[in-house]
Amino acid sequence: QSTTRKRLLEAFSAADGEFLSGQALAEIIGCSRTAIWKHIEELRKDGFELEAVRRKGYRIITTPEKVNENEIRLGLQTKVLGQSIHYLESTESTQKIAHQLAMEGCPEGTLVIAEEQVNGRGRLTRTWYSPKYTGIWMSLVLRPKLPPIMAPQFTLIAAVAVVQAIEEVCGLYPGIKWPNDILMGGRKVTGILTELQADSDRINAIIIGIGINVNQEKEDFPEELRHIATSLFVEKGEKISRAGLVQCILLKLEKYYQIYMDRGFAPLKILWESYALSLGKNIIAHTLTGKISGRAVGISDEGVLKVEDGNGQIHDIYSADIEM
Ligand code: BT5
Repeated sequence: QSTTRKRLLEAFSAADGEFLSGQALAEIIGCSRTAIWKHIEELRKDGFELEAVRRKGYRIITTPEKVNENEIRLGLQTKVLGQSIHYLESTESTQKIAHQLAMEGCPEGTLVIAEEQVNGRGRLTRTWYSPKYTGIWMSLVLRPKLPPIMAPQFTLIAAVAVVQAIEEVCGLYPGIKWPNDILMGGRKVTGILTELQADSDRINAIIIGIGINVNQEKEDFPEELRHIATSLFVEKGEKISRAGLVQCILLKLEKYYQIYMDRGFAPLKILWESYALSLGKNIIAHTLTGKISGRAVGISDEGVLKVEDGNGQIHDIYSADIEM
């Protein structure tokens, strides 16, 4: 955060809800009125609600809701997930922090959450756009006693938990595109990134990264994402409490994680399929080694996508980008 912005916020906070003129602000902070105006616009983008009245100036009406430890802890009903919270105003990537904590032996359920990521990551070498205060950018550390081959199932379990939480908190009904996208109206509202720390036969930690576009407006997305991304606010037309949604996701995920450890993937597979968008459809799977076209016929008990090509041959897809 720039020092001008910090001083601007300090000035507003000292004014305690009273108006401050652009001129007064410029003098307090020692910059031009144009600079003040630019910073006010930036604050608006970040979720501050500011009132501007002619001849009086500006005042802050509401500050953005934070996703700090207090906000998430208050009302959190889980036993394990989110019992340890690492909150950051800004970070490179919550995945990176969670990996470090996991290496250092942090407890299962540790949550890393940030207001902003400046180097958010997608799969492979892709980036994840994570602007300040408007989304949920979080990573969870789980330590299931399982072989590494089971790890991809956690992406699917997390997707089910997120879809159900969005239904419950927002009254919206998204679908899942295998393996890691949650879509609304064909646009991506959530991406999931599951990473692993493991020996050849044993998982030490699974890091589940979840990125959800929550309160962004349509114009907030950069040009290249405008046609492929959406936010819960855009779909619902109402701002949504990020902390409330995080709490609901943690609760659902804890429940499904327990079911999975007790009874295996079968019960979750049924749930996952009920939200799946691509099953039964003709798709093209772009894998690292080439592309396979055919009909998505289902997922296996391991979470592998089954695609039937024109010759009736079934292909197992372990990881790919799906074109529908
Ligand atoms: C994903 O990758 O969808 C996984 C995204 C995981 C993000 C979370 S946020 C918390 C944690 N910390 C991190 O650093 N990451 C995780 P993939 O399927 O590879 O999709 C990436 C592609 O989605 C990009 O190449 C863009 O086309 C698009 N994209 C980027 N940012 C987006 C956004 N905010 N909303 C929708 N689409 C986006």
